[in-house]
Amino acid sequence: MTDATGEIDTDEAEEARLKEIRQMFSGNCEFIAGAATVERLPDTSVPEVAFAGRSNVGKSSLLNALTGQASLARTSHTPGRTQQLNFFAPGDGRVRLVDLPGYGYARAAKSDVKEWNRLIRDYLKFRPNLRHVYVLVDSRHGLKDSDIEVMKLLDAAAVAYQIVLTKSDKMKKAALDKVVENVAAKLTKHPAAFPVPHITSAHKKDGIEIMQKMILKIAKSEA
Ligand SMILES: Nc1nc2c(ncn2[C@@H]2O[C@H](COP(=O)(O)OP(=O)(O)O)[C@@H](O)[C@H]2O)c(=O)[nH]1
Ligand SMILES: [Mg+2]
Repeated sequence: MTDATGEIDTDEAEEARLKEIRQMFSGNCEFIAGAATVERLPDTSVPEVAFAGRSNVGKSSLLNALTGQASLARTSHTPGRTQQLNFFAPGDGRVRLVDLPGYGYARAAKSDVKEWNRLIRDYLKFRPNLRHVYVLVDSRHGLKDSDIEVMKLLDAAAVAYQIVLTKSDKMKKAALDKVVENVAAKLTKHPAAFPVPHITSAHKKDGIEIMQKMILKIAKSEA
C-alpha cells in the first residue's frame, strides 16, 4: 500500500513503524515553551511541525488525539486571546509540535491573518527547522479567505503544508467527497501545498495514525 507519506509498506516495516508510533505518541508529551516574543522561541535544533487554523476548527482536539493526551492543548468554545506559539515534544523529543493561535474568528475583521502578530508570521516565514504545516479546515465550511491568506504566506515562504479537514464525522460521505474535490481544485493554485486534503475526525480518531506516521518520518528526517 502506498499512502500520503509516500511509502510502500511491507508487513514487517509496517509493524516496526507502528511500534515507533506507539513509542512516540502514547507516552508523555512535554510542554517545551510558550512564546509570545522572539526571545522565548526555543532553539532550532529539532524539526518542527506546526498546526494552524481558524478558531474553533478543532485544533486542540486534533493535537490531543495525535498525542493521546486528554488535554494537552485546551479545547474550548472560547477562542483564545493569547497570541503565543506553544511548543510540545512527544516521546523522546526528536520532533516538536507547534500550536499556533487560531485566526479568523467570525467577529473579527475579514482579513483575519492580520490578527496574527508579527512573531507568528515571522515564525512561519523564517523558521529554519519548520518542516511542515498542517492547515486545519472545518470540513463543513471548506476554505475561507483567511485560510487562503495563510496558504499564500506559506507558498511565498516555500513551507510545505497540507490541508486537514476536521470534524469529518459531522459530514455525510457524498458531501465530504464534494468538499475534498472542491479543496483539491483550489490547491492546484498553491505550489507549496500537498495536492489533496487529509480527512480527520478527532472524535472518531479517523485519520490520526497517518498523521502520526508523517510526524514520525519528519522526526527521523525522512520527510
Ligand atoms: N463532531 C466533532 N466535533 C469536534 C471535533 N473536533 C473538535 N470538535 C468540536 O469543535 C469545538 C472546537 O474544538 P477545539 O478543539 O477546541 O477547537 P480549536 O479552537 O481549534 O482548538 C469543540 O466543541 C469540539 O468538541 C471532531 O472531530 N468532531
Ligand atoms: Mg484550541
